[in-house]
Amino acid sequence: MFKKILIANRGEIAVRIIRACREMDIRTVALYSEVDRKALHVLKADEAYSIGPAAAVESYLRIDKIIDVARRAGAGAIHPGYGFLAENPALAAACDDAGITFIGPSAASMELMASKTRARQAMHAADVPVVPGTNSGVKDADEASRVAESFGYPVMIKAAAGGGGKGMRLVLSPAEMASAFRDARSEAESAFNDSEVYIEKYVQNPRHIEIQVLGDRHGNVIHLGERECSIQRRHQKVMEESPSPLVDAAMRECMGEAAVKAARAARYYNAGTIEFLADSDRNFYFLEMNTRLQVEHPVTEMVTGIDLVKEQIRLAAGSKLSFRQSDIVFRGAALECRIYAEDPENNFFPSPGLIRSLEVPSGPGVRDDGGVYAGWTVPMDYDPLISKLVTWGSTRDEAIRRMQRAIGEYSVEGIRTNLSLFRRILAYPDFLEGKLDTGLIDRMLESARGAKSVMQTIAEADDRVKAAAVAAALFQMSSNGHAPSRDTFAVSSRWKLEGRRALMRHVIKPGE
Ligand code: MV4
Repeated sequence: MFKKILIANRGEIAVRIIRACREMDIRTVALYSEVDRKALHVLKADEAYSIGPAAAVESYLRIDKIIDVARRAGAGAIHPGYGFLAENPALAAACDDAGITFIGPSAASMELMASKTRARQAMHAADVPVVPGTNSGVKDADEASRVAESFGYPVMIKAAAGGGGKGMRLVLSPAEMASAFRDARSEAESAFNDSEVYIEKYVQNPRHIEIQVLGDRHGNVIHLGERECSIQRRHQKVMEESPSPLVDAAMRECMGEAAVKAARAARYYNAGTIEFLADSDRNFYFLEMNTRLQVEHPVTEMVTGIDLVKEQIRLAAGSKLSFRQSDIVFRGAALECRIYAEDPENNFFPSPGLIRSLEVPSGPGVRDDGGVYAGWTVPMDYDPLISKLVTWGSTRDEAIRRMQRAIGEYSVEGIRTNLSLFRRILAYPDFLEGKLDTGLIDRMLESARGAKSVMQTIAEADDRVKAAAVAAALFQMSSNGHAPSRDTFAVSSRWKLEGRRALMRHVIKPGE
């Protein structure tokens, strides 16, 4: 087993990996840019090295500097986390050259999946269902029109080097094809330095369901069930859950088998995820494979009891998978909310800055994978994810109630967060009934447009804001000479209790 692992990442995922290493008695090496000198992952690691300016291209994306630090520190392996270099085959190759283990798949598996057309060919050959479309690049608008005619409109033009929603165009009718094709091609060229595009039939109101897989270096592959990721905004996942309310045991087995076939076809090892689009008739189609640990991996950990990061480390060290498919048991339900430093009142624009106070929920069934602390300044240079709040329950309903309770306990002061969005989703009938699709958030935000009642504003506020509102009301009453009655103080809920406390603080220490 490795004695020391370098973590080529920052934020909550770096902290998550450090925690796994600590449980395995593995020393950890952190990297940090100039603005991350006092970041939580730096404080928690055994050693930390400065690697350059804030701009990721000059720090967290510098393969040469990362390999150099790994050598100097004597790290036997590098964990890339997600984002940054996690899916860059060049890091895996550089690790191989330096005699350092890359905690992830081979560079060849990553390259195969990076090309959506090559991936589609491989999946087609392996009998994995793919969205009807072309398995190679389409060279001009005429060919695109012929192809679209044969599958039927609407279709999507997608960048072969794309993924995650970048470089896509929806084409509803033949008249739109020529200009859509030109736009897609030039967008692909400027975004990915690769103008290859291909065509897929458009799946209406799709759901995004993905299957977690694990493979060892001896050819064994298993799956750990699905994650429902349909609650998204602008291709950014917001909430995930497992199991999916749409998937029953039979569909899980079917999708799981397809995912295992897909991973085998890519000679895949370590942790990976097969993304599927599912339609309303429960047909599902391979969309792409993510060759990394994903942000939302905790919901799978909660329902399977498997620590994915520890498994990744063991698998990278050459261990065989320690369980067979038949050993995997799915228990209960888990939800994840991605807590971002962003402003729901301002189109979810990033809202970095100083965290003045932070109260993180805990208690039964609650897990917070955080990357920040009170007093830390969230830098503007990176993804503004500050934490992932995860709940588990014996049923979906219990997981939801725990999430409602935990979100109420969450308090972040100094920066804006998207906590209010979760209060709304967690009260939205379609969500509660499990009627999820990729349009849910837009529908919800649209239906609530216009006048917002005082009651709604209060309902969306966190417990501390409610407490402050009660305190303000009571304070005003007392300064009007309307002393609060004993009844007012017959405290029945936490926010009233906090309100009384806040009031007392003001009474005892005016001007605070
Ligand atoms: C699609 C699609 C419908 N039909 N492909 C968006 C992200 C990228 N990974 C693929 N995406 C889509 N591909 C076909 N053939 C609809 C989407 C899509 C979507 C997919 C998953 C989650 C949210 C989405 C939001 C809009 C569009």
